[in-house]
Amino acid sequence: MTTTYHPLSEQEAIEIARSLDHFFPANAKLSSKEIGDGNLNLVFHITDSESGKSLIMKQALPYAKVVGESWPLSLDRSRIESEALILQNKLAPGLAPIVYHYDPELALTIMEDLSDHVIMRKGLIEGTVYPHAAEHLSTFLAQTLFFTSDFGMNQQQKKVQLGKFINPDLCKITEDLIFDDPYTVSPNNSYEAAIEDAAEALRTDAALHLEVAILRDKFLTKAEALLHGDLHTGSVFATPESTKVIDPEFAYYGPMGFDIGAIIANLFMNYAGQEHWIGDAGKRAEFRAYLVETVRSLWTQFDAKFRKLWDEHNVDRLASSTPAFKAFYMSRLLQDAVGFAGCKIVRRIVGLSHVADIDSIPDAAARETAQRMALRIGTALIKANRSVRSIDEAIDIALSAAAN
Ligand code: SR1
Ligand code: MG
Repeated sequence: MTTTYHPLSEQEAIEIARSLDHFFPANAKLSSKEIGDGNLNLVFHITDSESGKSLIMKQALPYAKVVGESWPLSLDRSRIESEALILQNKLAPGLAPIVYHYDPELALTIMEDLSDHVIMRKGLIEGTVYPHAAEHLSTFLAQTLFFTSDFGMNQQQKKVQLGKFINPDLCKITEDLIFDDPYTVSPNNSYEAAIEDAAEALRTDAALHLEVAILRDKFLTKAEALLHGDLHTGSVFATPESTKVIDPEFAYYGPMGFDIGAIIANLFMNYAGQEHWIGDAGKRAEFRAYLVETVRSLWTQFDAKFRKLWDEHNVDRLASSTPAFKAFYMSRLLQDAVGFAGCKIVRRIVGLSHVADIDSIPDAAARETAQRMALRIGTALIKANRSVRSIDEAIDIALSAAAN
């Protein structure tokens, strides 16, 4: 079906689904529901009540849905997302949804329905433990980051690939919302009056600004690998057995630590959000211990897997024959991840887009405690990033900040 771009209705989504070769049987009884609850896109869930088969259609809108038409966004992000999904599924099989079809005209990606999974953020808020998440996410990170970098692929082809993932509009969202707005008075910012003093402190802390400027510079210039670009727990579909990374529309060539830091940040934000357990310190402590061990395990497993890929598949002769460079690289990568994790926490407390882990705490005092705790963790990680030597040290810094 070819047509000019326009936002689809639920009925049009059904017609497109019907036109897909052999996906649904001829007698399919299709229904369609727009279920997009994110900031940017339309998402249609198409189901056949006869066969039980289903799929997802994700259509980019030419503006940021969360703000409106005053914030235009390129539809090319839809191509970037579909190409990133296909590549990620090739490099980390089974850890990203399968793409069935991409329609460039409609900026529409048709993909595997994962509604037997739950968005990991929602699951964590409900207290679900994901025993395999660290294993799966560390594999996803190691495979996708290594094999799109100058260590894991032909270095001339990498430059060509980098050109296909130039993503200026989505990068600008990150550059503004994560690396600028929280540290100034911006109309994009949003936070509760109760934490005005903490927000003001972010705007006047010169030592913090230096670290954020260094991290921002890395985001702007360091084309290490093809990133997912927005790897928070809302971009992960999970069950206790299975993990799928979705929504790579922010994909671009950037610093590897940004993706690793994103997951760490969101685990620590859920940690702060455990303040919702008013009067049950035992439950709070138990889930927090699980979250901390997930952070530790994520980095430890990533580190081991990335080093193994370096040893066995490195295409860069000098890098592969210089063990001290591997040690230097991994140590700097941890530092970047720690710094980016801090930036990602801070923006979710005072910036445009928040997280339900903290915002959904009904008790105002508990919510404020969680917000302040998250800001302390975030700023401590940012300030320590260039001196951190191990994941244990980074965790100790986060936990000390949380407790103070
Ligand atoms: C205007 S988009 C706001 C945020 O939503 C996305 O998930 C990204 O995190 C972005 O920063
Ligand atoms: Mg998203």
